[in-house]
Amino acid sequence: MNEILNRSLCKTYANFFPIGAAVCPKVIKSHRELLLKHFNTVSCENHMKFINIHPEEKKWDFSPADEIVDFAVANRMKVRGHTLIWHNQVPNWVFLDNKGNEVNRDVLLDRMEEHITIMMQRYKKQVYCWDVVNEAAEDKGADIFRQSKWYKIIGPDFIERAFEFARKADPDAILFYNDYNCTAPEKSKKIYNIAKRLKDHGNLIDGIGMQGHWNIYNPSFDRIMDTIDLFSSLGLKIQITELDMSMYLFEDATKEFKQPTDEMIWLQQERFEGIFKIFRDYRDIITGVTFWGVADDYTWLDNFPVKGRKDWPLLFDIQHKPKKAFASVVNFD
Ligand code: HXH
Repeated sequence: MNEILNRSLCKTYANFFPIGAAVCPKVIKSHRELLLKHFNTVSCENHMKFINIHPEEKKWDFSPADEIVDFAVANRMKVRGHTLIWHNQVPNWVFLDNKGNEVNRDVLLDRMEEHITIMMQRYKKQVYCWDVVNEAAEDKGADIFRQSKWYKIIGPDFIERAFEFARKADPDAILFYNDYNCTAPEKSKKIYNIAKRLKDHGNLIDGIGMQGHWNIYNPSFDRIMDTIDLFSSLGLKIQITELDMSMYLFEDATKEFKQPTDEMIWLQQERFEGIFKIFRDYRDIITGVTFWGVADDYTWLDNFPVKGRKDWPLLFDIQHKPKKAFASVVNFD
């Protein structure tokens, strides 16, 4: 057992796909040892998002993202770019003129192009793939598209335009559409259609990012496999871009647990074991698996969907020790 717990996650998976973690400048210091031992790719959890890196029209704040990219390069890790065009964490100025009125389609397209081009050209040598558009599909009902500012001002072709700008800015970058709840049947069809359009119109997309914000109860292994089958039928690669395994059902707002129960720990181990078996089986299609965090002491799920509630969704515990789930992920033949 000790030998198993001493293994390196990314070395164990070297013949399958890179293993990543979302980080911020603080985490590359506080979790340095785990990052160097177990991960060979990183994403910026927040610091490449529009609101942080481009908070005002003529103001860019590259330094936190640069710090992460420099860390990755110094340690021979890959970098995933997250994310260029998203409805969330985007500053208001993007959609407003200097009188405070909403801009028109042409102005917004110019701003989109400028943002994508500057980002991708700056990190051309270091960032090998990008989440060009994040979360554009509507969750509920028949509408395909989320009613975002991008959608309302530019129209449904905003996704295509974003991918065109991205292709032009860095023809070598691998371009992803990224979304959550991908395994919900109604939503998977919408995402399929969005990706199919991009594929059919000039081969603008290379892959689909399935975020993988899952929990110890769902989605089922079958739904995960069906979704990978559906997306890959377009000839696209798949990455699991934001994996974590919450101890709570999404609807469950309980705050009663100060630590995970034995049953939670057991279910989490079983689920991690099962999904990594699937990922290995799909090694020809899956080109990366990234966790949305490193260890249970720091996770966005401590504040989502319930603010201030502890969660334990990762493979390393709050003391940075490998959990039972870690053993079942690295121990296979
Ligand atoms: C991801 N969104 C983002 O891609 C990532 O950048 C961020 O750091 C964390 C998670 C997941 C997400 C999607 C929708 C959402 C919340 C999180 O909003 C909901 C609100 C109510 C109900 C369901 C989703």
